[in-house]
Amino acid sequence: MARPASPITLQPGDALIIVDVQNDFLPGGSLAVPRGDEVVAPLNTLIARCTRLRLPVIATRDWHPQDHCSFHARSGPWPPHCIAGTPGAAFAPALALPESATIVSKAVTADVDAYSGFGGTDLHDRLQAAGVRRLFVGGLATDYCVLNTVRDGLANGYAVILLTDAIRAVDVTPGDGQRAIDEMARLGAHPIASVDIRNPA
Ligand code: VGL
Ligand code: ZN
Repeated sequence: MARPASPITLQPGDALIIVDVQNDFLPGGSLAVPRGDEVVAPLNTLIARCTRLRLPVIATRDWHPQDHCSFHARSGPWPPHCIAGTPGAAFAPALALPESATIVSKAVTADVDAYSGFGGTDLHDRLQAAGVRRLFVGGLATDYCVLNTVRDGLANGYAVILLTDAIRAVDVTPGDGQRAIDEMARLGAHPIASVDIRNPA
């Protein structure tokens, strides 16, 4: 049987980072990511595996005020989305987040945007406190919040595994998602399909 040359095995010091799997980013939402709903099944499988191994599961969420600077009304690039407390900002109902999951809200003030889960949050402190050294990152969207979260994770000294089957791109310009994947790999992230990740022996 062929197997990956360098298998990735879940181990202590690993954490799963689920980026912005929120209703507004799913089909039917105000800033729908094409096929964004397809990240939920592979993420649920990994959530279950990490929970069994007692590895931290962290979910970031875009959590904007009504008058956020990224919205068209303020000459920003996006339609209104993920307004704090609204159904659109809620996690996808099918996402099986455990009770123990840590939720990190970002871009919560009107005049600052943050595509990265590390931007203006305590994510790094929380990961350090939990002894995390390696991040498994999936979610939405590949070309915005996943890209920037992975970039900051690497800059903060974490090893980063990019879950290629658990990300989807906005693709404002066709190819943006693939370019983001290439950029993350160039920066040192390891792209891998979640099915190729092993459990400890
Ligand atoms: C995102 C656009 C605007 C994301 C957030 O989560 O990737 N994209 N706000
Ligand atoms: Zn946003």
